[in-house]
Amino acid sequence: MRLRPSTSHWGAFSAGLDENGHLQVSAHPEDPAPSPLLGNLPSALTDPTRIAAPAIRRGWLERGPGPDPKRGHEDFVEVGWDEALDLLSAELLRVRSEHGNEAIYGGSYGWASAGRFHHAQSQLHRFLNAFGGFTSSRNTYSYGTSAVVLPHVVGTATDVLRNGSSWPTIVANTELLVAFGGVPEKNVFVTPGGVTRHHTPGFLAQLADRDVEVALISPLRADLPARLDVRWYPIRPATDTALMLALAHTLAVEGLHDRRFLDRYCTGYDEFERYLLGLDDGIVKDAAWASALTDIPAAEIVDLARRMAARRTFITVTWSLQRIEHGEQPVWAAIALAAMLGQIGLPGGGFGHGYGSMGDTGDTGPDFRVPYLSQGINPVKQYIPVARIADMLLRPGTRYQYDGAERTYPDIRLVYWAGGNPFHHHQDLNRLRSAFAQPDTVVVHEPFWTATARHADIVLPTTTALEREDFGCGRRDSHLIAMHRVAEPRAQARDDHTIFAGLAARLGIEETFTEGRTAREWLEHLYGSWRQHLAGKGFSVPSFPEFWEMGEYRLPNTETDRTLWADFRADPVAHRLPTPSGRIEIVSERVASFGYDDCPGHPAWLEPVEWLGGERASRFPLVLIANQPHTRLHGQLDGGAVSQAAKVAGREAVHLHPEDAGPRGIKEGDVVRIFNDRGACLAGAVLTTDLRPGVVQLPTGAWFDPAGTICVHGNPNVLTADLPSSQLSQGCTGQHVLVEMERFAGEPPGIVVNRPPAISRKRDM
Ligand SMILES: Nc1nc2c(c(=O)[nH]1)N[C@H]1C(S)=C(S)[C@@H](COP(=O)(O)OP(=O)(O)OC[C@H]3O[C@@H](n4cnc5c(=O)[nH]c(N)nc54)[C@H](O)[C@@H]3O)O[C@H]1N2
Ligand SMILES: Nc1nc2c(c(=O)[nH]1)N[C@H]1C(S)=C(S)[C@@H](COP(=O)(O)OP(=O)(O)OC[C@H]3O[C@@H](n4cnc5c(=O)[nH]c(N)nc54)[C@H](O)[C@@H]3O)O[C@H]1N2
Ligand SMILES: [Mo]
Repeated sequence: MRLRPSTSHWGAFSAGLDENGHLQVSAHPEDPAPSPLLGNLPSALTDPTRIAAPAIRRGWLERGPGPDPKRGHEDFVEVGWDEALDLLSAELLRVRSEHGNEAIYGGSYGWASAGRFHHAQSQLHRFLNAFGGFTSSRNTYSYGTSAVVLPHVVGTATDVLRNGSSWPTIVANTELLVAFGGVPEKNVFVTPGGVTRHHTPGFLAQLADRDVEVALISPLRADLPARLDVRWYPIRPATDTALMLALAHTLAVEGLHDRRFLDRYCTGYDEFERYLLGLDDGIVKDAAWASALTDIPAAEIVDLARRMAARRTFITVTWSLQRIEHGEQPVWAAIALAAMLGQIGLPGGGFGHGYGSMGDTGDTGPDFRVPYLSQGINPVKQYIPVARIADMLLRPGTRYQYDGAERTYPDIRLVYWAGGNPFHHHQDLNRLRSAFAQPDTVVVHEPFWTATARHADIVLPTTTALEREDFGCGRRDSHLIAMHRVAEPRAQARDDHTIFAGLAARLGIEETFTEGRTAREWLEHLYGSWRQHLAGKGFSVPSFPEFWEMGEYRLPNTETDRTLWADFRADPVAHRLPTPSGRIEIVSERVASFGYDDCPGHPAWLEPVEWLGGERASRFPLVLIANQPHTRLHGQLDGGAVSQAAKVAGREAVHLHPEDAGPRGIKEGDVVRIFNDRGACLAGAVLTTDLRPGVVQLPTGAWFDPAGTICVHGNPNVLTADLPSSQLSQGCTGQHVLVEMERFAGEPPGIVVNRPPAISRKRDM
């Protein structure tokens, strides 16, 4: 058996087919901590849900394009590639001539796979740009709220994410790590584009060796490894801002704040202090106040504030904290708190965002831009904040606010998705189903019959990364990996690139799209220009044939201890921040000028709807945390061995506290029904005392398997609210939702999403 090199968002590996045709996978030999998710790969080629041939929804084929509530409820008809591409190119031309390019939504959010040439979204955007453009999307489901608020406070999200203390610096210097959301080890195996050497698990182990004090602030103990001796503050979800304000209040009233730092590097501290002291609203944000909200004893809050002031303290906030209503506030409040401690720019001090959210945060690997495919220029200027997809489809022409501007939703007639799964990532999936009934046509490229593919009109089967040639490399990755073809394409699957080239030929834009190159020639071309670029910087990089033969290229090290924050600390005038004042804006005049009641001009405690203190909690008394799964990446390879092994009674496992299970008569292993007024899902119960009572945890990613308004498989997004974080950022708020839960009596309905939908092989019209 010959093992060939490849990589994935969760790690580099080599793979080959054994004599029985089974895929064998072996982690990269230099990976100190290979991801358990590699175990999902072996069944990827032959999973029963692989899409075999182009398929068209029967109603669309018979009645033509148009809004249709039957989308997602009808069978499919397999057609040949030529017929599928002819129909699709004609429909693209119709939509363009009748409604203009703006009527095509090509935002197509999603992670696709690791290879950088066959990156599905880049291919789609390049194709649609050649066709005259499309309505696009801004920001992410990952940190869409931070991406909008951070430029007002400190600079771009990229500045913040790439410039915190590195893990080695933290391990060497930090005395107290205050981790809001913890540093969940399950998440750090993942970096978009690939990762060859997983360093963060090793750094987490070093925290223990070096006796760094760790404060874990999270409803879940699992957010830091069990082997770490942490002080666990099992906070009530969505109340971190209150805790941060009380910590800040303690610093202020005890004179533990760094006045010199605040004066020299920040704006607005005095106004913020008035707010902490309650001088205008009459509410003193002290530890007693926060204790009632957070359920952390006041004495512990005061004690933590004093310890933070007395030690080199690093405050981290996971991205999950901003994936809720008013998600701006905990991020902004953490920065204000770190500014009061005055340690921003000192090694191992200050704040960070996304440590434990992504593998590259805090990593010190090489910092290179890897080869990528140019997407061209989009002549259409219309876009939406990415999480407003359902609003846009349901309410064309409606005005909304975004980052200080009024915008209008376009009227979308054609939705085109390649490399993402909105029926995984979006909230309130029953609402999304109504939204997907609105356009004339929905097109999806997918290797698998995901729920999104099942809600399309034209479904085009694509290869997986294992069935084509590419190269992959994540941010801070140590290697560029040659991704060799390990197996022939499944059934009739084609590469996204080949599909778009076929459409481009029909639309007269082939030359613009392909520039006359085959896929292999593109790889050589992109690699070649990248190699030249590096040569200009004095690096000697092997030729393409050498790289391909070796299977990888170890990138030169660019490690440096200089960060934007250290420079800023050294000279805040020469290294002014890209904010209006050039300083850290504890108060932002600009945000204040927008006049948003859901995002005022400084960090503030604002009550969300989906939390245990509100009115809704009397009907739905449990808060469900829908975090990232430890058994897969999002919904990818849910049929894989690692993902399947963790299912309970064939469904996604929901973790709950015995104190919540007992009164509901729920026992370990029971099928439970989790519900609220938006929908319901079934899941398998797992009892644990490692989360706070009143909190249940059901990760994202079980493939949506609807029977009416209930998902029989355990997808939490049937329950979550399609509510924006605020008018400022319009970010997604999928992390928390209020629910009730009961034991499911009787025989639970079977899972059907693990088989293809109904497909007719012949056209019998
Ligand atoms: N409730 C709740 N919801 C959430 C979150 C949460 O915390 N709570 N988290 C959010 C976050 S942070 C994110 S990033 C999103 C993730 O949401 P997505 O990125 O949409 O999820 P994936 O499952 O990674 O979807 C990628 C899809 O691309 C397909 N694919 C892989 N390779 C190829 C290819 O070469 N070509 C094509 N055409 N397709 C390919 C895969 O089969 C898969 O179906 O989910 C968000 N949703
Ligand atoms: N294995 C795996 N790793 C992944 C992914 C995956 O799908 N699988 N997805 C990747 C992607 S796209 C992204 S964007 C990142 C996401 O990174 P994050 O958004 O940081 O990850 P989550 O796991 O959703 O949340 C982290 C933890 O925050 C805690 N938390 C939730 N609510 C609260 C709260 O109100 N207060 C406090 N203090 N803590 C809270 C939860 O206990 C949760 O485990 O992960 C990446 N890593
Ligand atoms: Mo994400």
